[in-house]
Amino acid sequence: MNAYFRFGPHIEEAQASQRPIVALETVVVAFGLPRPANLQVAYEMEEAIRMEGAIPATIGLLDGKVVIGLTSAELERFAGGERVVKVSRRDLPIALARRWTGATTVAATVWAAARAGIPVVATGGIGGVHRGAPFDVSNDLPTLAMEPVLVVCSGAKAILDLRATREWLETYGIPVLGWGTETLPAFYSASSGLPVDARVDSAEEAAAIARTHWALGGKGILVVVPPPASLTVPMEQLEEIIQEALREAERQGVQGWAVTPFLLTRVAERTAGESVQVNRALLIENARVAARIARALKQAV
Ligand code: PSU
Ligand code: MN
Repeated sequence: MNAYFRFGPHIEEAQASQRPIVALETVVVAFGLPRPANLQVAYEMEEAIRMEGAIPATIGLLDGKVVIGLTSAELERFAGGERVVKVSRRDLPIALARRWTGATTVAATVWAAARAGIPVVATGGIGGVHRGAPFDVSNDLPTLAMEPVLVVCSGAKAILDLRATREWLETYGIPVLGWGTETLPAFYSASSGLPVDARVDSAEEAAAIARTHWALGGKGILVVVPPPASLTVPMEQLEEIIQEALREAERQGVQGWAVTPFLLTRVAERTAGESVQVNRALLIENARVAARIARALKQAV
């Protein structure tokens, strides 16, 4: 490791004693959920991981360092109050050199986890190919193609072009494993109708495939978990809300890093916070599943 990394005391201890660790991102805390649910969910995810016998390593940038395993007091700094920037891979050198408080996207979190020797990351939905903008591809995708990390998520966010995102994963050799399902979840609902590469029904099965993938020189791998509670807003209505949000983003000239948070906020407003409830439930469930897989990966084969 180099001078740009700092490990929380609980992570140093976990690594010394070979405990399973699950890495968590901070963009979802700083930009993905409204206050005060954001901090509550962050703590609930950490708790879910501990309940499964693993150690949570929430990652973020503080004072010129990538912190692997924020303390509760540090995590609070990402949840409101101080200025936080969204940090994806290309932002890392800028945010570190300027000592910004930086929330890490899935991409930056996966990158950091790989360097820290943590093979499992949990999140809500990964970024992907944006609708109507095939050139706006989240760095989450190429980073998954480069780093040997397993990401547990509920697919890609429904505001994206799921079909194009699915194709992208295939092109770059990222296996998609369905957690008790044959189809890719659509974040707010159980299924997008798009197929996964294999269904797994246990953490051991997922771990066996991931281990094999890495032994063969493979990099990223996804385990997709259907959301435990789906939106009661009917799909057509959700689709309308998303399309309206997309038009609004265009009208207001929202671009680049701001697109995803803007769309998520609009969907939350138009579903009267219901999308936030689903997001919250799936984040916690994904953390739990990730902890079980991290544990299985630690077991001798
Ligand atoms: N999933 C959520 N909420 C979020 C995100 C994912 O439920 O806020 C964040 C993740 O950090 C992901 C990022 O990496 O959105 C993708 O942003 P972009 O499309 O700008 O790469
Ligand atoms: Mn983008």
